[in-house]
Amino acid sequence: INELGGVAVTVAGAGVSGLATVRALLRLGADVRIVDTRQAALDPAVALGATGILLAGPNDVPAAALDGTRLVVTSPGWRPDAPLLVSAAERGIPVWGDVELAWRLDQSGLLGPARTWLAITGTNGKTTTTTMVQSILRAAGLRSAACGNIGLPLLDALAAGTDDEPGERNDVLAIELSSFQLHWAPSVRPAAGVILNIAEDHLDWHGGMDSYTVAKLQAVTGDVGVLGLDDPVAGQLGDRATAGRVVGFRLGAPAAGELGIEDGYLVDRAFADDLVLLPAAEVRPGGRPGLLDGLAAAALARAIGIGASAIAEGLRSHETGPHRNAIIATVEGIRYVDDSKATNPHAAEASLTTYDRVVWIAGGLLKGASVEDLVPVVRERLAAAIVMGADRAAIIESIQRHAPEVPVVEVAAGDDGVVTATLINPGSTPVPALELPGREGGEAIADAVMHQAVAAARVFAQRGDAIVLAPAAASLDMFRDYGHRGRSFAEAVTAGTQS
Ligand code: UMA
Repeated sequence: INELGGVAVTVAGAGVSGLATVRALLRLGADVRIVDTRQAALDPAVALGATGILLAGPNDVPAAALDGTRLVVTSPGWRPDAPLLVSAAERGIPVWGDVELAWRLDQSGLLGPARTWLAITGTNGKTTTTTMVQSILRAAGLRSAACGNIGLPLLDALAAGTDDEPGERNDVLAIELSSFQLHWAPSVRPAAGVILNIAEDHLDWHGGMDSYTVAKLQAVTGDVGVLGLDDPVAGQLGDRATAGRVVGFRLGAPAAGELGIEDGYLVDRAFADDLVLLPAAEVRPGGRPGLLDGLAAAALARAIGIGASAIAEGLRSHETGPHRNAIIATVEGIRYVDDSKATNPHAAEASLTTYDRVVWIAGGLLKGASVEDLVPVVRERLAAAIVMGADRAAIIESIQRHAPEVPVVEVAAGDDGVVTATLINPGSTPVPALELPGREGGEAIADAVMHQAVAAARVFAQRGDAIVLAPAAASLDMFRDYGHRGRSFAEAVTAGTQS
């Protein structure tokens, strides 16, 4: 880290984390090259002062990308078997992820005293747990940030408040870490880290369940490791977690060394003999997943000595942002998810990939973006796509090209103001008949379109599925803003499920 001045470093990927990496490396005086398969992604990195190298394709390893390079920093989305990364390893060039770079930078003292790292990983619930931890840290009066996979790159959270960057310094970091990020971060030793649960996910990237689990175990290599005991996989990792101290949490009454729920209260018997934290009914969001995430967040907070009152206050006042991947109702085993905030394809990916099988409600104003990259990523999860809004034709076209087996329903108002839902590509897959009567739009065409979209989605959803409003597009063609769009969705859900 101290010797990167004037040294050639290659950054793989010019997405969110790649750009943060470029900024960090340039601050260290490195000679930064950045590679990506998309010129549009490279342009901002070049504007920052990096040398952009366009890859002809994912298998391309141009000499200019690696010759003379002393370090490669990869973005998390790059698979370990990407030829560029394999080639770097063969040449003996170290490959770090942005999280590894962040750890070493933080430990180096170059940015002042090291921050306290709280790491959150798991297959599900990472983001909620991370925002819960952040809520607790705020309640405790600590200067902190929620960062990592949640969206704010860890390197940016580290830089805040340093000489080069505006904002306030963060003393504690609530870091959501994906298995991808952990895989590339072998040195990281968080003050406390949790593995919430482990289910099959990202196995193509990792090559198998065990290497996925190994990646997750990196979260529990620091001072305190926390495991979700109710999870059949994470709960069995006690012997493999190398943290100085390993504790667990469960929904039931906690034994010594655990947090859990007893007589309706969250109780800590890991970091205290018997410390009552708050009534379970006050944890936001509630329900089984919310309580598990709340227990995990409480465990991390207790691990760094935060008291019961800040934990209670943090969990009570915690809010998942409205219209951000929020389950607004579960009816007949079908979850209705409002991710109206997903106003671009990248944002939509997060909510669509939260659920195994999804009926996707999409559409609006694409603002020059396209769902070309998104559709292949979510294809296998899509039970159907319901598409509306100004740029619906482009979205429908992408789905037909990349996922021809997925039924697509177009929802639109005709010149007569009647909103209809039309099944446009039944393809070869047998699909339910779509027999919805047209709906008078009148003055509230937007609401009528949304009602019709939700009604159409219900036709394709089965118990266990999620109906996800993740438009991947802006709302302004039909709605005042994404909040209005989300409320319209909620109204349509309520109206449809009460009748
Ligand atoms: N690229 C190539 N060649 C490749 C692969 C990618 O050129 O073989 C390029 C793409 O053209 C693109 C860039 O690399 O320009 C994308 O990099 P990336 O996929 O690593 O994504 P970032 O934009 O850097 O965002 C990443 C996380 N994305 C992934 O891990 C896939 C974001 O998590 C995270 O918020 C961000 O860093 C900041 O830390 C998103 C995610 O979907 C939300 N995470 C997965 C999940 O939660 O399931 C793991």
